[in-house]
Amino acid sequence: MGAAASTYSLFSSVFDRLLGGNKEYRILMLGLDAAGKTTLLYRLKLGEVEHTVPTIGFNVEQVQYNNKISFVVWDVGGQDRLRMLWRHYYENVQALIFVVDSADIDRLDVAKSELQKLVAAEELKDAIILIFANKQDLPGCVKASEMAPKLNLPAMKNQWFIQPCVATDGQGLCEGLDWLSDALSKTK
Ligand SMILES: Nc1nc2c(ncn2[C@@H]2O[C@H](COP(=O)(O)OP(=O)(O)O)[C@@H](O)[C@H]2O)c(=O)[nH]1
Ligand SMILES: [Mg+2]
Repeated sequence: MGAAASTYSLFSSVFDRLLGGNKEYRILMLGLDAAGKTTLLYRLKLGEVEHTVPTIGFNVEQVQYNNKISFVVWDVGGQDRLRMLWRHYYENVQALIFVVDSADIDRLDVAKSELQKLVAAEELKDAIILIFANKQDLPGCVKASEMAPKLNLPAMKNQWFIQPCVATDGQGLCEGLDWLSDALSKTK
């Protein structure tokens, strides 16, 4: 079996426990630009990635798995004008995957405030949150254990989990997604 094939079965099996029953899952994957979201999305190989541009300056990538689980991805930060347009995508979202570039220490504060603004949205108040502390391969990166206070995670009311990872080679992705899938399977 080739590397691509084994990657496929690895991630799909993580999510397969969610496929029984009629429930559909909507997962947002957000983070600052260059955090590694697109890399991660392609790495999952759960389906064809579709691009849409609902409005100027706002690019959305989506993947559907088995018509039951959708991943919707865009860059946060920057123009507040766009924030109103995001709300359309908040509906019926059960989980948020927030991706952070652990080596981009200068923008950790921006990542923190973006995350805090997201969880303050009424529609996301019950969302389960997986934080990927990405780019753990880069020298000088912030370790996952040090990241939690820097992002103010302990103050969040949402159920959350932080997972160190390297999106480019897949390290840590399974562990994080397995936690998410397990937490989602326990939601009503
Ligand atoms: N060293 C390293 N580079 C990464 C990692 N993940 C993503 N990148 C690189 O970071 C850049 C931005 O990634 P991208 O997926 O486009 O970020 P996005 O803007 O969040 O979608 C690309 O050059 C990726 O190859 C990682 O874990 N380690
Ligand atoms: Mg991208």
